[in-house]
Amino acid sequence: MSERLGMPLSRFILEEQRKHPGARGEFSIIMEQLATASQVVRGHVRKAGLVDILGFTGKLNVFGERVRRLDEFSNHVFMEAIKTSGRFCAMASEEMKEAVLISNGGEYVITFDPLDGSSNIDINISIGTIFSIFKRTSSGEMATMDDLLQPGNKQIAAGYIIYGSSTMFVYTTGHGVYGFTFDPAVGTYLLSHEPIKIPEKGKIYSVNEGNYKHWIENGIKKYIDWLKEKDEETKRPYSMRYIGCMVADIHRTLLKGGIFMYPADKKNPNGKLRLLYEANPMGFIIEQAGGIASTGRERILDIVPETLHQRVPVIMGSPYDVKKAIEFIEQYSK
Ligand code: P6P
Repeated sequence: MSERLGMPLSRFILEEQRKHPGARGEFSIIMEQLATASQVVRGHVRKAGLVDILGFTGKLNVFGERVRRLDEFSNHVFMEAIKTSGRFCAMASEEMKEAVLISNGGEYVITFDPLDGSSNIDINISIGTIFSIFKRTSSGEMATMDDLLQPGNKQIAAGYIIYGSSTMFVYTTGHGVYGFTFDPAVGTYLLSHEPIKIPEKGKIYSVNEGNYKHWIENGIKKYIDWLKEKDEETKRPYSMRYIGCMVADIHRTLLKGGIFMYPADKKNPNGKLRLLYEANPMGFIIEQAGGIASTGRERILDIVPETLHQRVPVIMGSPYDVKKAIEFIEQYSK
């Protein structure tokens, strides 16, 4: 049992910075701002059924999806926290068509999904926030799009907050994955999971099979059918769990093992999930926990983004399970 369990997030970040030479002193300010923003969102999420924050704004986002009030509120809260930190020269949100360049900003850029899985708000099921942080590569007064379109293997940090039965802040800076649980009595996040290591193999698969079974590429269909067969040695059939919120499905996969998939299908050749706001940060976390994050044909973190809202197929989780899925794709998908 680690003697650090129960350590406040702020102290943990300072300790970690001292352990890793060349650490960036301002990093603790960044994480503090993000943690504080998540506590503001948490407060509203927890009373969403009571205050007039449910429902839709009447607007559509860049994907043509209806924007909920809590989506817009969360986006505003995280944007303000990012600006207030004074450490970012650019930010891009899944909820905004264009990136925001910040004059006199700092040396970092951030991409984030302020409220992932927001369709679950009205039915009181877990939702989350996802963030991905890079060092800027440009040197001019203002950041450039290239600063935001870096491959995921250049991330210096990634994390998510899951607003569930408890609120957890999970992040990595490339030195393992650490989980903090919010303690309302203390009013901050306390270290509760250190470090998070994904099991080599799981017994759960997670995919929206109902909607997409007909269109999912053949290799994945064959893989799912294989998972349903009975076999003692490989502990099949697997159980299927799907929450419809990537943060929640990945959080379970991290802790229990198994595989999460949002594959390409005939209607969406690049799948649904966004590279910058979902696949890259979650892929960094999964890899840091010892898992694999692939499109089924390449490592997600090696993809050089072309546009802010680019989608990629996502297959991530325990090494045994992801390798098996890739075997089926290689054997059965064109
Ligand atoms: P579907 C939420 O909208 C999201 O972006 C991810 O969090 C989640 O994994 C996926 O979409 C759910 O999509 O098509 O199964 O409802």
